Amino acid sequence: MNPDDIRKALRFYFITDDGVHGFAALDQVRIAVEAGATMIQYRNKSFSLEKFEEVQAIGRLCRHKRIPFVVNDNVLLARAVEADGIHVGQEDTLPRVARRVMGPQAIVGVSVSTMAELERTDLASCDYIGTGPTFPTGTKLDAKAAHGLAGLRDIVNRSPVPAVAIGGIGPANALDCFAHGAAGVAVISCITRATDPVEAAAAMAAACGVSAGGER
Ligand code: TZP
Ligand code: MG
Repeated sequence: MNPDDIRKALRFYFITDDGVHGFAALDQVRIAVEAGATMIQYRNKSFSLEKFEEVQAIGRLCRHKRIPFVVNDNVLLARAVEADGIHVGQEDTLPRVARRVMGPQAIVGVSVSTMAELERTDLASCDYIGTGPTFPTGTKLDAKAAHGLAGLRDIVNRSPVPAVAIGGIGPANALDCFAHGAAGVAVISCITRATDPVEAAAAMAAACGVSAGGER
């Protein structure tokens, strides 16, 4: 995907939460997309094939809304549901391998927490990096220490590809992330664990300057 389109897509990036009992990923995505989310990632650390149809349905919804849809970690699942791309971590499939399996047009994203990781990552195979945690997060238990807004800026400045900030982000601090160079913000719990997820998603969309009809 070309860098301008990627930057736009990263603006309000919603990632599904596999840890909220009774709140299905498809329902989470419906809420995010209705509010104006610009990209969706399916992330499920305990994925099993009984979820396959749900992932397909998320893919269909995103296609209908013309929003890029990527799958976390699982390249074969991404291919099977014909997702637009894949997001890999430092310990997952190598970006080069992900690129080869997904194809030249696919979106390949990689997580980068530190400058050392940035330096050893094959960024030529990637369209974007997800960098964080920007702020402390309770959602990813094995996350590295938060690098803060200064750390975000350092990584953005050194990255040849656009960066989406992640970790502890919500409507109140999204603007700070943009001001420190992030092309977008990736969020989970500020929507999925809000008392009112619909209201929270709308607040995120407003903070990101997007609406359900696209950018304002
Ligand atoms: N990677 C770094 S922090 C994080 C991931 C997947 C979790 C972000 O979740 P939240 O709830 O938006 O802090
Ligand atoms: Mg991973």
